Amino acid sequence: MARLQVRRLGYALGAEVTGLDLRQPQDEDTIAAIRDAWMEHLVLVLPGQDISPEQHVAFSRHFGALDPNDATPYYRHPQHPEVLVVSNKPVNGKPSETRNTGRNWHSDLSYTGRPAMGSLLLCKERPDVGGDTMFANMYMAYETLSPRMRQFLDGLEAVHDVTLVKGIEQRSPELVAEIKRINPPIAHPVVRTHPETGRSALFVSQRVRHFVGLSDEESEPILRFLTRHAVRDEFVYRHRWTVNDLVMWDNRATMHVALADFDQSKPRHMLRCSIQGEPLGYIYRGEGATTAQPEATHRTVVASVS
Ligand SMILES: O=C(O)CCC(=O)C(=O)O
Ligand SMILES: [Fe+2]
Repeated sequence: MARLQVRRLGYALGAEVTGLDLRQPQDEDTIAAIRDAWMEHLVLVLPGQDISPEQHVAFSRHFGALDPNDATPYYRHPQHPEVLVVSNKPVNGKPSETRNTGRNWHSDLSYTGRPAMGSLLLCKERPDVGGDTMFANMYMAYETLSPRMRQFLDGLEAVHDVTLVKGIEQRSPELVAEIKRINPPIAHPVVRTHPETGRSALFVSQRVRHFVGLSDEESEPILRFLTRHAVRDEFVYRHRWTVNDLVMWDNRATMHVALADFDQSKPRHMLRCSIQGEPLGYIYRGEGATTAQPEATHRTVVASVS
């Protein structure tokens, strides 16, 4: 078994794991130790991993089946469909469709029926300054709410909508139409019980449009409060990348955001594998929706549209 050193990087979450060489196969005990550290710290930073896509895939597979990237089939690595390319480097002379991936707080693939369990992101190129990624601890976000608020949220569902992915409008219209077709709005529980730790975590993000049974107007201030509360200074870790950092996060108990504070003419090139999560939620077709509009107004609006 590898001699791992685990060093905390943040108050709320994040730890660095050294003593590992992912170019070599890993034994079961090492993987179990990494998994334990992962469940405890939620975000692990494995520095100095100069690995190939094959080695990235092989290491990621220890933690579960890889997501085939069917929700975003356009950004796959040409030789390795399980690897998603998150890069601002032009593709065939055109701006990359993933140059602004992750620009609002989110949990990966929450707009699908199988939100990712975890993601493993490898940094291959980075700008001199900026381009950090921030992570938030969603257990803490939940646990620090008042009991009455927690009671309100328990059992509530939220509608996650791919069209709220920030910067989606910068992608080509045909691509956006296809992404929307593949990913209809989906309702997920607002509070999730983590299957491994048994702890409750808040599961909302800036990709939620409204709560099931509440109108957009009613939901908006509560969502704004929750997404701000979740990213308070005390609940976040900010990662400043070094080339060959492999960072792995648990999407069931965290949110993250990729900051745009860097010179976009400089390359930032990342490769991601996602571990498939359990099936969750259902396609939302308006069940349980209410409207804050008086009925008469609603009728007028409908009439004027038709
Ligand atoms: O580029 C990053 O730092 C993260 C982008 C992102 O949200 C992701 O890869 O899941
Ligand atoms: Fe992400």
